Amino acid sequence: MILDNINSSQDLRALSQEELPALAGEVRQEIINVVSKTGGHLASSLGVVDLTIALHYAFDTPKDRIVWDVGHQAYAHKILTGRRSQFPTLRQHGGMSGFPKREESSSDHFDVGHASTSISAALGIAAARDIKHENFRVIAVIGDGSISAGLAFEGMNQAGHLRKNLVVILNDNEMSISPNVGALSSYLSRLMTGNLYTKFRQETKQFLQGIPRVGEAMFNIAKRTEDSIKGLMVPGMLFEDLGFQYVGPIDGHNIEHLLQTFSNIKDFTWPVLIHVITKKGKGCEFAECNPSQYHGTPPFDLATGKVSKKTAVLSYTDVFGQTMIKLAAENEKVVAISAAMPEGTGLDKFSEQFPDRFFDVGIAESHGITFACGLATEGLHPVAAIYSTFTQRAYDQIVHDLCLQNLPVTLALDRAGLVGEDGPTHHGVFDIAYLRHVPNMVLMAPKDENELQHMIKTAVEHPGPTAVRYPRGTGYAVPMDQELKLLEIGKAELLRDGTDVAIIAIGNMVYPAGEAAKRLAGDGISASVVNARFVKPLDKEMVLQVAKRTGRVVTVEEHALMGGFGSTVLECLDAAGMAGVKSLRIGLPDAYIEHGTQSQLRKKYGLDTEGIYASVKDFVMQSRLKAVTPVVSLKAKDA
Ligand SMILES: Cc1ncc(C[n+]2csc(CCOP(=O)(O)OP(=O)(O)O)c2C)c(N)n1
Repeated sequence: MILDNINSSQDLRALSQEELPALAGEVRQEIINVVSKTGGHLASSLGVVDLTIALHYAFDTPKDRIVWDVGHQAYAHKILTGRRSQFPTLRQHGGMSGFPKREESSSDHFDVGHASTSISAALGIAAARDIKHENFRVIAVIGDGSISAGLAFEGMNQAGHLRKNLVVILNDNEMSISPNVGALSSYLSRLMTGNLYTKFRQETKQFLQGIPRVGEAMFNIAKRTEDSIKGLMVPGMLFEDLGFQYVGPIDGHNIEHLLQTFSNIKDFTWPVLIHVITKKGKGCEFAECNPSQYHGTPPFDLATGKVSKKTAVLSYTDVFGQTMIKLAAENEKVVAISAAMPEGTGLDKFSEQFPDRFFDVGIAESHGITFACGLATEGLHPVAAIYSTFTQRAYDQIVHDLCLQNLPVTLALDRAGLVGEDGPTHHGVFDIAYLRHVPNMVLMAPKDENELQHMIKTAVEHPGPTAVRYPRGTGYAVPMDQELKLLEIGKAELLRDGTDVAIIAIGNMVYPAGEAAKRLAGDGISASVVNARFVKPLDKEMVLQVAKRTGRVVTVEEHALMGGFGSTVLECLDAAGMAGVKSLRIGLPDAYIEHGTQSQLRKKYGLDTEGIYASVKDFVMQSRLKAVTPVVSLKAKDA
């Protein structure tokens, strides 16, 4: 295999150009083999194998910097830059990250996982290069989905102004996760067909000029007509107007063609955008036919692509999607918004049933929230279903547009908590902290999938901003109520009464906390268990009541401890003059959490039944000891 001799991009450049297509085939096979076992971003990575090889062959990498957007397509880049032997550990706990990571390789120049950062980052790198009088190329590779975001346009806007030596490769496969949406997407399609038109024009010219006598005259008439509409015909005018030289569109699977193009622009010292057309899933039949399904896939059968059977237990996402359909049927004010993830958020069926009440805003979370606010000012109730981690992008819109105007918009924060193999860029462990201090916000988290449907109903009926956070994965297969209920806002649920300690848990930590309490009972520790339901407004009455009864409070959350649910409870105790109550907060440390399965990470961070049990037991024992110690020392003093 050619690949056996490639341990760096320098090795790749030692190959002859003729060997490159065969190398591409080997890299594709390697990606398919490994991802069939580990799961991962298959279709996007397969789509850019030829492009990746051409980039490393044409440019002097890693001195020349390739900056990947999102980074989910960088598997070929990883394999070709000395990480082939680690590639089978892709996305495994302790193994290779699914995304570029500077600490993983000197060929990775910017950590990434969220979309649309590459142009800004690459421009920053280029500006630093110039300040330091260094000499290297910077190449941002961005997809047609990701380039539609405001952030990417902000980057292009400044790049065009600064006129920095910067290459942007627009990897256009007409797909985001689902088919790409929006006016820019239509524009790019027109560029592609425009190129065909150009080809057609050239052929027509040859044909007309070939006709004796009249041909030349006919050609001149045709040319005059064409010149009069020339302004409309300049390909890539949008990018040209932003200060980029537009090159393309070119076939992103033709390595020779790619190399020729890269060689043509090598001496350009201004911003260039190369429009490359690729096919998502290229070289793998089932991924080509169904690129959305194989965008991010669990392990699959190599021959058929079949994923092992999905469990029959409903996921939180399924329940959310079904509930939205029910709610929309009974309440015509309900509309739904997704930011390029209708399937991921469970809104795909809603979009089919209520096409006029569904909006896919593209990868534009901040716009999506302000757009929702506009809808709400006219009396509708938008539900914006965006993963917890991507809602981070919309913080100012939540503060300034949503909560300040106290508008009836619901944030459905899917994938809240530890998301697993995608790792630190994707864990949704900051939302309580970034939402709970914003005035007017009602923030809740269900203990199970049945409670989720009632919370969505409650949120949609509430006349102000609401957010519901729920985890990735399946629920507990609990019976589902047929009728949707309104929950009392700010009311917690006492699940178990006890006298030694009160465990107040939020969201998916309620069940493990309940299990832990059962085990503690076996050790003679009597624990109350509270399903908090609401982070805000917190059920202060309940908190104070259980705190008074037990004198010991433990909070449990799958969220960063700093500014999280436990902090809310401590603030409540403090405000009531009960800061002296013994307390323990169980949650995530002030650190980015690595990748791994959800269960591995919960175990490591003490967020499973075993971990909660051990922490609470230790806490109660320690505090009992401390309670005993002063008595002992007093006695000693008396003596
Ligand atoms: C801010 C943000 N929103 C949403 C996502 C989820 N996401 C990951 S890849 C992707 C589609 C990217 O499409 P494109 O840039 O065209 O790349 P392709 O996968 O088609 O190669 C989306 C929406 C994300 N990573 N970051």
